[in-house]
Amino acid sequence: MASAILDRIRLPRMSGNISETSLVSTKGSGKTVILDCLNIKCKDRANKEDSKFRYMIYDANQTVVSDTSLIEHGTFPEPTPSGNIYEAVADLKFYERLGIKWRRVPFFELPGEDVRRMIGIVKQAEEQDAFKGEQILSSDELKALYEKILSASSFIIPVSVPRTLAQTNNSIPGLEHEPKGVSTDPDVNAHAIIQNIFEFKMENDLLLPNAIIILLTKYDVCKEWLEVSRKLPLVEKDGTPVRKNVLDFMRIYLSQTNSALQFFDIKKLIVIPVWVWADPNNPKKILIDSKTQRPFYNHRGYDMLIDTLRDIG
Ligand SMILES: Nc1nc2c(ncn2[C@@H]2O[C@H](COP(=O)(O)OP(=O)(O)OP(=O)(O)O)[C@@H](O)[C@H]2O)c(=O)[nH]1
Ligand SMILES: [Mg+2]
Repeated sequence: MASAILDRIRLPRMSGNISETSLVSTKGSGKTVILDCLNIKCKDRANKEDSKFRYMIYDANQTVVSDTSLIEHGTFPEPTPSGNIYEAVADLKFYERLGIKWRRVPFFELPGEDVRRMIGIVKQAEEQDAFKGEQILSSDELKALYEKILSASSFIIPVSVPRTLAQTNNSIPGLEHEPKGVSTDPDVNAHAIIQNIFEFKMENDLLLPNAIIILLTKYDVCKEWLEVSRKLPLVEKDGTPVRKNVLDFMRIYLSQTNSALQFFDIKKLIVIPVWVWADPNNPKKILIDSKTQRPFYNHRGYDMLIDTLRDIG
């Protein structure tokens, strides 16, 4: 297992809080794309003339940096190989009237199959078989990782919108190949992750998380169906979440996760739909804006994510 970037790299001394945020979810939920889009948003925000924001990413294996470049050239990154952990530390500096807010956000991203082993919900025989022959983490390594990830003070949990809708709707175009069943049901998995987080905190007498950010990923795939057929738009034209509809979506389609989240008195519970536009003719490719040379993605959602990271520090 790659050693921790925090142990290996001497990071600049900072003033202010270090807030650790773990990005954790099961296979194919969109974690890697989120990290890359956040990287794009942060550097573009910092590069703006007269910007009051500064940004630096320390990337253990240059994976986030190189995957970001891949996305900017219109290709989705490869699945994170089992046994690998992506580690990066993002330093975000906000120049505000009352001084500088400096947030250091170590991100840990590990592939979905290892998360599933970690949260102990690999029950299906066929999934067990899928692990055969793969290089996976030993139980001790997994336990160490589990503790590190769950020790964070805040969590980003991506949940795929198409996979969520595919569990109950057979007629939505584009969802034909989404896996169905208990082991890949996002509601079951997100519920298990949340239960694990809170159990770990309580067992170890740790403070409960100060924020949980649910990112509803791949919204582009179901945007039209939700907005036109279902009359449940999750975002305004500019990408701002429609709060009431997002809450309805959670109550209807992620009902177990939602009720678990309501149970714990979380200081900040934020739900943001996010996406990059895949090419309708080739879902493995990303549509690029030729003027900016950036993918078409929802800027507003990522700005909100950055602002949330600033506010929870
Ligand atoms: N249309 C669309 N597809 C997406 C989006 N984000 C991710 N995808 C697709 O989903 C796949 C998986 O996304 P990743 O970000 O690699 O998912 P992950 O959670 O990192 O997956 P593992 O590393 O395998 O656990 C990508 O290869 C794309 O095909 C999105 O916003 N829109
Ligand atoms: Mg990944």
